[in-house]
Amino acid sequence: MNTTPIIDNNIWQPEFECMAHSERKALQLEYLQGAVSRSLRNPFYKKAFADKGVSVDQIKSLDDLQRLPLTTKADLRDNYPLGFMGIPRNEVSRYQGTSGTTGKPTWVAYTKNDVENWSNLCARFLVSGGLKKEHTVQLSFGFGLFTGGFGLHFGIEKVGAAIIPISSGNSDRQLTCMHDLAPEILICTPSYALKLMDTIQGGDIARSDLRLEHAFFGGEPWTENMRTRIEEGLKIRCWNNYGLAEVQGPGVSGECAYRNGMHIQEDHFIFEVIDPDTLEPLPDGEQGEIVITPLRREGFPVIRYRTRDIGYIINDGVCSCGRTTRRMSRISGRTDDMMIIRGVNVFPSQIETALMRIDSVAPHYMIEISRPNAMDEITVHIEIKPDMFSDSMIEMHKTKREIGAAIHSITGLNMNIDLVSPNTLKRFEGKAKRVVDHRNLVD
Ligand code: DLL
Repeated sequence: MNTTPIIDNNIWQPEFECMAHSERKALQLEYLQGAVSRSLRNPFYKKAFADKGVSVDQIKSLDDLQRLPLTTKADLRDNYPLGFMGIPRNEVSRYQGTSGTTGKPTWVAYTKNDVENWSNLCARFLVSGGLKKEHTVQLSFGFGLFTGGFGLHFGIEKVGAAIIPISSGNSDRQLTCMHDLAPEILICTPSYALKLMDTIQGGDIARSDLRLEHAFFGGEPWTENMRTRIEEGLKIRCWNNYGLAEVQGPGVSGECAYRNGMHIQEDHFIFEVIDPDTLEPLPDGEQGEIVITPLRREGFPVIRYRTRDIGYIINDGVCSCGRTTRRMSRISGRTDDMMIIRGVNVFPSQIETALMRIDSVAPHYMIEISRPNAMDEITVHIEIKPDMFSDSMIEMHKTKREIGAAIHSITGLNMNIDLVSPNTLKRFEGKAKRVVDHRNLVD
């Protein structure tokens, strides 16, 4: 465990973040009973609870959570658009959404209390990762239905720092803004940070003319090796934060000054990890699908929501920052992003980890899967750093072999390696989509 703080250690709501375990457990139980009662306004849960033969008065300990039904994205879709709403329409203060792969969004509703809680939870991770009142923040998440923009906006406002709500896109304007208004802090997805890095490298504004020091990244999976690349490339330090619209949006967990995993806001969310196949609970430290029950949510009270995110819980006592909450690992992938290649399970993050170990590789890649002759084939298209790109076939062949071996050592698979010229692969303004699976088009 890291015991040296990287920045000043500050805590937004120590009365909740540092509370004794026993006290937090009692609070969780009280809130869980409330969450279950609210969920029962919804016909889906009424039926699901009846099917399981459970009623609210049987929730006597936190272990009773296991008796409650799980909720999936498919359940939300089947009850589209607002079957999971926990309140009458006139109590809704805000709607947000998340764009699904099927085209139809998932709508989520918030009451005034939900928005207030959400703002404080965003303030918690922002302060824990170094935001101070004196700072200016360039907020480059899309403002709109995506929870990143407005969620973070109100969190920053709580802390009292200055916000530049520039939203995402238009990298040249982002850089002009970064230069002229001199923010110390950037907030966006890690893949948009990569795009901004390119824009700085190819543009007229030098890095030395920017005040930028620090960033908060979230909204998509990224690896520790990618963090190193971005920190070196942008000459900043960056912090990871996690959340999803179905249980709130950003502010579910985030890293502190010690960066030992992301502190879970356990007075607002109960986390479980389950085996996605058997649905059996897994102990802390074991990797599986994260299941979240929001405890205070009024507008959209889901119970045991299956996030499809793969990670594990870190429970090694009190972190050096003083917070008593358990923490979560990085997300290593999503159950629906897992690629099954010739029977082997592979996550894009494993490929990213291998690629970022190799010095000549730029942090831009695409993964393409096909099935010629009934055999799965995977091709990784990789950009090489401009100063390392060579006309020498021998040099490039050597690099290909090195990359192939690094990927094989992590995944156990041989993949086709396609080295492409610098600045040729797609860049992303929001969440990256780096996997193209042609097999879906045929099957
Ligand atoms: O992405 C909420 C958010 C916005 C979190 C900004 C952090 C910062 P959704 O659009 O509902 O909400 O997407 C949620 O994004 O289930 C994960 O798969 C992924 N995700 C979010 N944060 C992280 C992260 C927002 N730090 C989905 N690491 C989640 C890995 C993340 N994946």
